[in-house]
Amino acid sequence: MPIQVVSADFDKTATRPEEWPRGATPEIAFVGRSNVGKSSMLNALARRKGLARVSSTPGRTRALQFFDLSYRPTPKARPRPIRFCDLPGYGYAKVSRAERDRWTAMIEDYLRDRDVLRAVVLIVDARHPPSESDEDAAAFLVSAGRRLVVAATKMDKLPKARRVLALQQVERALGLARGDAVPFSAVEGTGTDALWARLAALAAEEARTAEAEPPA
Ligand SMILES: Nc1nc2c(ncn2[C@@H]2O[C@H](COP(=O)(O)OP(=O)(O)O)[C@@H](O)[C@H]2O)c(=O)[nH]1
Ligand SMILES: [Mg+2]
Repeated sequence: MPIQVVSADFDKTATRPEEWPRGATPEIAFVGRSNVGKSSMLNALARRKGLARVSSTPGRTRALQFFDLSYRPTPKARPRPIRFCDLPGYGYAKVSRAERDRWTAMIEDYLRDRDVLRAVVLIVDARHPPSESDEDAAAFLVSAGRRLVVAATKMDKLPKARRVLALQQVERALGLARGDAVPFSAVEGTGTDALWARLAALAAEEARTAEAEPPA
């Protein structure tokens, strides 16, 4: 039974930790190279076409963007809140070194320090082997103790006969087990149910130990 999205709204943008939304809502972040299809994936998951801005010009998103959603895991369950965070794409060359360093610091601070963050979706392009920046992102997330979900998007651009092989190539390069990467296509609308199921399960899990510490 597919998860039912009850509501999906833009919350806010943030460039500094003081601006991150407060509260205990479990959060899922989406990372990937510029133009890989992050915003399209967010919109497909939210089942709202214009929620996150889809752009053919890479490197447009310069801040963290937060979205508040609620969903029913089963048709009769009470709606549960979840927050999505769309991170600026990495690997975009046409900005100054200084600006890129500032983005990197902003993203890494968030990925390391955000206490309500339950999992990170790393989005890769199914048509190509993961890039060095994809591999770096995966390694960083693992070293930060984050749960990682890899989604291979733009599957529609591959002939059906090559899709399984492409997925295995992604899994091998990122050190995942067979069947771990989620095949996705915002154009064909495939993969949203499988990805939602993974994200809902991760959102329902206990937070990292730092959050479980008793108040001082
Ligand atoms: N064929 C195809 N194109 C896609 C898919 N997802 C995104 N795109 C296109 O890729 C470009 C970048 O998409 P966007 O979601 O803005 O990427 P972002 O920069 O990672 O947020 C746009 O032209 C989208 O229409 C997909 O699943 N299949
Ligand atoms: Mg985007």
